[in-house]
Amino acid sequence: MFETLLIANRGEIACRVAATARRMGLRTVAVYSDADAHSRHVAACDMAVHIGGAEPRASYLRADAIIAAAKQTGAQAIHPGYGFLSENEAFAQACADAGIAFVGPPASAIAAMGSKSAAKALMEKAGVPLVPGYHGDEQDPDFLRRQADAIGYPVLIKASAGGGGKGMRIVESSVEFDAALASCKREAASSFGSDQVLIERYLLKPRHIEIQVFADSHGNYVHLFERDCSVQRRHQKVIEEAPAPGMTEERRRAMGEAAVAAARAVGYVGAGTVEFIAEPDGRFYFMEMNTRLQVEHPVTEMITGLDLVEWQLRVAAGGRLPAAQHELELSGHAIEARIYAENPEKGFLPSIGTLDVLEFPDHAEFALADVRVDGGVRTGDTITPHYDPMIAKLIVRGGDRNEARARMLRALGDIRVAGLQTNIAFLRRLMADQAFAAADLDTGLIERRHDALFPPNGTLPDAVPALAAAAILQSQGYAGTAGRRSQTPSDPWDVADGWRVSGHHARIFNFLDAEGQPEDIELRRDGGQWTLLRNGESLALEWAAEARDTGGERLRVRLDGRDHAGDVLLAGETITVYLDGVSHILRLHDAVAHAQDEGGSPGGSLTAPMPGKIISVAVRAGDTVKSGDTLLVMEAMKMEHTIVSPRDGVVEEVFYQPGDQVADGAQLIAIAEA
Ligand code: MV4
Repeated sequence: MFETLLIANRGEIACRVAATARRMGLRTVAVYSDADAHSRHVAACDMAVHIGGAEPRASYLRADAIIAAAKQTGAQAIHPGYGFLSENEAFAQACADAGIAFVGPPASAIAAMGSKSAAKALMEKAGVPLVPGYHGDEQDPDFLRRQADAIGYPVLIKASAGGGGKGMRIVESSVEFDAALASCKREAASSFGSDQVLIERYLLKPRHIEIQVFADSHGNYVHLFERDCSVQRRHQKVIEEAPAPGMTEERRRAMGEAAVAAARAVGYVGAGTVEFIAEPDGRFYFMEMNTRLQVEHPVTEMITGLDLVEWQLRVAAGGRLPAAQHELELSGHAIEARIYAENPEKGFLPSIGTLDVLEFPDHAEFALADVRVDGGVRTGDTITPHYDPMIAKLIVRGGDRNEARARMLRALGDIRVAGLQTNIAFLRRLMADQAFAAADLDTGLIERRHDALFPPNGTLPDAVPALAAAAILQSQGYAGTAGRRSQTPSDPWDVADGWRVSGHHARIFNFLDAEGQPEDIELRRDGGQWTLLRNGESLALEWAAEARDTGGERLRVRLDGRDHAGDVLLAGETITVYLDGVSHILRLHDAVAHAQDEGGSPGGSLTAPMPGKIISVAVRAGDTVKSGDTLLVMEAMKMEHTIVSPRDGVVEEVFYQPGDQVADGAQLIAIAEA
């Protein structure tokens, strides 16, 4: 076995690999970019080497710098993780040439699976089933149309060099074929540098089922059963599970044998995944092979009890596979959910910024347990636009699918995140969705179930603003239960502080919800009794609080005789309320900067409308500006946004420079009234 392993990656997968390497007694070397000097994966390793700038091209994609780091630290092996250089044939070869073990397949196997049409030709020879179609070199349009006519419509035209859904065209009939072909070829040429296409019968309601395979350098091959990754949105996996619901033993054996045949055909070594597309009746066809460890590998670990990274390291060190096919067993059911810093209601726009709070419930990290978390960030870390905005993976297992689903639903509800938007509420709706619960899975599930998964913004339950207001008052020393006096020596409600409104002690809270809609409530106290007024209704309110070790309050409120329990985190003007497994973000309106409003506040500030990058700044401190003048341009969601002055004034301060990343709501510029 190696003594020292370099991990050529970051985040969750780097931490995952480090956990196993440490358990096996290996020394670990992290590499890191400018953005990652203080990140968790660096702390998780014994040594760390800085390899360049925050942009992947300047660091994690630099084969030369990574190989130099391995030589400098005496590492005998490099684990590439996933993404970055993991499926880069030249990098695998460069490692081999430098006498360093690449923890992955030989460069030749990466190359063989790189071209979709060449891979399909190889698979056909190896007897692996393919979708009926044409994947040869003849590209004459009339010839291809006759192929499509013979296959039968609808057909799919795919770019041979493509992948991930780009460069695909569905064609419904022969008359549409020529135009679709021309358009697909144009896109393929500009996206992939080759306009070669293949034609396939278009499958309706397909499922994505993949087989985990493993091979050693002694010619042994096994499969570790299947994963169902059908729940995707725009070719991004959202939920993965193992085993695949409805899989029979015979079909599992047939798919496993086909996957092993695929691996054999390219002389595979190490961990790989053979992706199939399956029809509702169970017929399956080879799609592609991923020549790396995959994000969703933990569900396979959970049902087999094996550590796939340990297997990878043993195989890369020249060892034999730790088990033969007949020794492998599957038990229980595992589900993985990818937790992202993103906003599902805004088209899954990444949410960039600082994780003010990140807490998981009772869980094990990178280990077999009923609730497992594989994460790469901690409280206080930032999610930057340079890298994937995944916060963590939550993996659960149960005796069966329903037990796993219930455990996932509960574990998702226990997560505490503040500072960023996440997809957690969306994942909970998905877990509870009737089609998902019934395992009616296909790649169109999220679109098909859109209305259930994206419910219109209903009115907030009364308990949410009640919890928010109660937490604020609690933090200011007010007691929430009638008859009890607060700890403060004089009851603040007895002080003449301007809270007396029309004869009552009253306080108005102007909250804004996540959409910026006003959510106004009033709290009154009369004779030791609290009352909440909302939308013309008045409800009796009591609360009791207990402090949480990590800050914030766990509050119990009784509203109109009904009990609710929730956590409330106060961070500046942002209030995060967790109630019944759902988090709600409220902002205190009177503390929000209103510079973009007509007339604005007299001090004046301008805030970023969404996370992004500053492209250019048109003004300097001291400049006089007129209403409507361009102040700066920022880029967000791949579009440019011009920030203009809301009024006449003088620039007091510019807080960012071109190239800077800004968080949602960050103050960009301060403008004083002229
Ligand atoms: C297909 C298909 C239906 N019929 N091929 C999408 C990504 C690329 N790797 C292959 N893809 C598909 N190929 C035929 N003949 C439907 C898809 C597809 C899909 C496949 C797997 C997982 C998610 C998907 C989402 C949409 C479409």
